[in-house]
Amino acid sequence: MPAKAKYRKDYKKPDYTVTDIFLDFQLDPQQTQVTAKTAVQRLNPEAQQLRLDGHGFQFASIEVNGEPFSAYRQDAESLSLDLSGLNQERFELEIVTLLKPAENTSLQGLYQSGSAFCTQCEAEGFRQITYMLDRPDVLARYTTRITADKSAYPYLLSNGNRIAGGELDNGRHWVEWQDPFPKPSYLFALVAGDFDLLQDRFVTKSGREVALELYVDKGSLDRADWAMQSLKKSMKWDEERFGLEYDLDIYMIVAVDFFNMGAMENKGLNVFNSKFVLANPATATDEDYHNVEAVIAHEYFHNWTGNRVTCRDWFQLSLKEGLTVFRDQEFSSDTGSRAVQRINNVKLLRTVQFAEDAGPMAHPIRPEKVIEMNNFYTVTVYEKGAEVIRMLHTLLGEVRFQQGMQLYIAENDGKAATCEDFISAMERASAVDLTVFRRWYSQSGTPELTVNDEYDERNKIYRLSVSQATPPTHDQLDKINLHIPLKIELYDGQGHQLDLQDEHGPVSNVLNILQDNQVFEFHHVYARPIPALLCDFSAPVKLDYDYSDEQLLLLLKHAENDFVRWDAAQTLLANELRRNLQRQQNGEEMLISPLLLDTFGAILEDYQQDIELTALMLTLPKETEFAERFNVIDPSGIHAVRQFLQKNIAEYLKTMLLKVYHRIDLPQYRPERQDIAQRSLRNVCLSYLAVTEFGNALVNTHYLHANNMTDTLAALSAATLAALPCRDALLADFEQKWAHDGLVMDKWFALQATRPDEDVLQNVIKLMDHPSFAFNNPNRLRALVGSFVNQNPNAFHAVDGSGYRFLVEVLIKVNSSNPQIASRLIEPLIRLGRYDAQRQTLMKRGLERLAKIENLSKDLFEKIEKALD
Ligand code: B3K
Ligand code: ZN
Repeated sequence: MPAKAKYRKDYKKPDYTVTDIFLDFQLDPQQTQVTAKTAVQRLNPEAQQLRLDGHGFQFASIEVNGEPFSAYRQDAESLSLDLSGLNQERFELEIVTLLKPAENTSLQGLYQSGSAFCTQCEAEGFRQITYMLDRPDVLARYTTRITADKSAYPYLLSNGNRIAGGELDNGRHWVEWQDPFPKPSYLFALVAGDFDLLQDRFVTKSGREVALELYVDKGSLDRADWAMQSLKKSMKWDEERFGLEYDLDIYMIVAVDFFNMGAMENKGLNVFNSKFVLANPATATDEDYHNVEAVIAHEYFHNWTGNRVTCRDWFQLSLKEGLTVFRDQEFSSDTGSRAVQRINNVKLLRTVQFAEDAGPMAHPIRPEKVIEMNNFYTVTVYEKGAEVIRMLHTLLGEVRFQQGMQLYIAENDGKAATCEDFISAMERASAVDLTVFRRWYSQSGTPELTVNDEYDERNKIYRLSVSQATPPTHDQLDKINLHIPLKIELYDGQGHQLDLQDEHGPVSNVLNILQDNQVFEFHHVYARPIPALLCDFSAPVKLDYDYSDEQLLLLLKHAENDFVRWDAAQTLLANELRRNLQRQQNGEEMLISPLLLDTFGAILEDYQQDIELTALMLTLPKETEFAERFNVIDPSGIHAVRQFLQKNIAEYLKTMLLKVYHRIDLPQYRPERQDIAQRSLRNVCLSYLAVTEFGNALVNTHYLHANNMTDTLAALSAATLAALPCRDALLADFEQKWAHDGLVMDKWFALQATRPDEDVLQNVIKLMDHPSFAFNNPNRLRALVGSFVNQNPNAFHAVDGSGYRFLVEVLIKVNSSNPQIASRLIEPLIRLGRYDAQRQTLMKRGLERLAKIENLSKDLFEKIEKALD
């Protein structure tokens, strides 16, 4: 497969654009006919060739200005029209294509989800519907007419406002939609099907009434309320915090069961993975509730950051995604717990994004080179992208940041913009020099900050020397210095925070790190202080400062910054893990330090001070979180040491854990902040107690008494991970209750895949024949296969290579049915550089086998090629 890369530097303005498009869909699962009438405008007077993107359909006919047209060349990916005979600045094209939605398992373009039709066009799915200038800088006004059988598809939806509709004699009906806002093709959407509908309304701050419509599978209406509440909350928040108001008369959300990712922000018609819509206490956990709210918010926020202002080309993806993730994180922080939100974001960044930077797919938040765009919807573009926006926010402060946002939107509304347009607006609005800061857009990798300090007793001066360096990455060997905001606090030996002053007076606690090495002096410091560094995780970097356990303890107890307190606990645990891994590798006995046990005891004792943070501090990092602290990962060692730590903490604290466990009592389920915090602490206690002598009885009772999915799953998970005697009965009970519901069964599949048992892989293979499993449903695949390869590193990285072989077999199948999902699943296999020689050889063998298969998709090709390079 000659997969050709595209480079950011090669961007050229289009020679032609489409100003208006009329789409007519005659829907049928086996043969859908699409007629696309486009008004084309020539932008470059010299241009004579019009190249349209398109593949995966049958091309029926083309007319130019109402006349049959034959001066074209067709290849596997495009149709090129020779327009040398047509010297017109504006003309009309009419193209007819034939599609087979029922056979489209790639879930891009027009496809069937269950019995409904839906579309997914981002990034380049529109070209699977018709020939089009399928690039985000071509913005057109869309009118869409949909015709389908009325009884099977009573609802026919598309972007914008419904302008007409009618019945036909043959049992079919039609609806016409018009979207007044010009948009790129990737924001086009169509949905047709039979649904249950939840309706509501929202009045915007300027008094406009917006109809809100939420479409769900028949019978799922009792799981739709939370999503609707979340939507209204998001609309209100965006008005209050960003001054941004909704612009159409209707906002629709449709939940579908077959979807490659979380959701899609199509103008006025969001299509969602049902996982991020449906929630009620019996089926959804606290985490699910949070995710539904956050994804609803994210897609809604795209209406301004993504839709009204879109991207010029796909290299600019972080322009909309990084910014929108930042906005949804702020929404969750303002409406829930800022500390919990921050800590969870940092966990994701440190485990998944740092790993991406350290692997073969390393790329800057604005990539330079892409083979398959869908491969770049990454944690780097999204989450690191959001961190870059957050750093800007830290440097500018809320007021200047919002002024920058207003300028950015005023200048770019209705346009396709670049990251540079954004940063330039921020710079001009704030008058802060962002010259060096811009490098975050072009440099990949995780910077490392090394901090040393000295205390000058005589002059009462405390000096922090900070140096920065970014190690080379797979895509980029040479690195330069960046602009890094380093937020600090200083504490005295009693845990009181000191005011920061230099020789002239008070100074900001955000240090601007711009050079390779910098020294900061603080005056009037009367005793050697303890520094809290990288407060709130003010930059996506690794920090190297040689904290003693005593210093960490002081921060853990006294720091005012919640992130710092949590991070101190993490570092203590990681140090403990590291020491024991060493002991284990030397054949020595593992030991746990009394200091750690006492510290955890004290945190638990004081839990009422801050229940949310206590729960987070006591949660033992996952094996994958621990793994990211090592250059070379020892999956089985980490597994063993983590179990040792869990067991020892549990044994030492069991009386107190039991006390807290029993003291927390929540009679009824409410997804509210205080309750979530209490449930989460109680369930952390349960996870430790599970490995003590109380485990089996306690977990069993917890399961039987649970009146919500959060508690049910906590019991099931504790039973599974601790391999308790009650486990099999509980798993069987759950299976029998929920076998009919794929979304709920995903929780069960995920648990099965993370069993610590020796035969876990055989079990996973067997479950692929389970009646609730469906190979072509991405949610099922992610739950079972995704959980095994990502969340069970000990089994996936088994030294006999069985985990790798299994993944390769699965990938060979998914490569042909759904390349995007295959490309997500392959991730843990391409990071071979992080493992020992034996595992590397086995992983490489798997990749080489994949490289040779016929019809290897561009998606997998791009990753395999880099991994084997
Ligand atoms: N913009 C979509 C993601 C599209 C992914 C294409 N492979 C959802 C989001 O980020 O909001
Ligand atoms: Zn997004």
